[in-house]
Amino acid sequence: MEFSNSYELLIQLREKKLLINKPKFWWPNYGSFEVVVGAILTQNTKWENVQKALEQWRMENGEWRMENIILYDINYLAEIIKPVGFYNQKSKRLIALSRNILNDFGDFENFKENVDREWLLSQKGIGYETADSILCYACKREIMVVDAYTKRLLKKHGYEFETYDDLREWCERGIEENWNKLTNIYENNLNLCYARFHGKIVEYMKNVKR
Ligand code: 39A
Repeated sequence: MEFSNSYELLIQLREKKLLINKPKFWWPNYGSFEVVVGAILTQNTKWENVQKALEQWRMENGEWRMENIILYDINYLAEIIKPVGFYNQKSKRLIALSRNILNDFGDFENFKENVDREWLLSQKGIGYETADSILCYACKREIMVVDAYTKRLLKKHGYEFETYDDLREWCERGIEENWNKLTNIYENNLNLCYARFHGKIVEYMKNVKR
């Protein structure tokens, strides 16, 4: 692939048909609290392990709800999320985050509408990638998630960035500057475009050897 901005990269990834049979917004259960859980569980582990943990909870309790997480014993939650590793730390953080969302926002709908990046980054265990995953895939905001795959893909093609936000802004800039050519494809929904762009990068890079 050769590209001089993120728009050209997106167009080339689109030709590879990487998201066939994937959800429209790529992240399963887009817009739900389960995305918040998945964004924390996926730190330092493979997505397949996250899926196992998410499914186990759903089999035993139905959909993921903050109100249930804070009621259950921490050891029960830790046992369910065991496949993701660091399960004691991650269960503590999930319980604390659920409590803080309920205290500061009351319910998940209000959280989705009113949370900002600063609030998320002030929570224990939430860094830029996790915060932006929550904003893009749970809160439906116009923000592009970048991750180790994005960094590696761009480095391979001669682009290096000093900070997470430099990389994110490069990805967003090329899309915004060419939005007139993308708006019909993505239903005039920039969030949909960013969600699928990030998904395409992940699905592509999963099969590219280091
Ligand atoms: N690494 C990943 C993923 N791989 C993923 N999917 C596949 C669907 N999600 C949602 C997050 N991180």
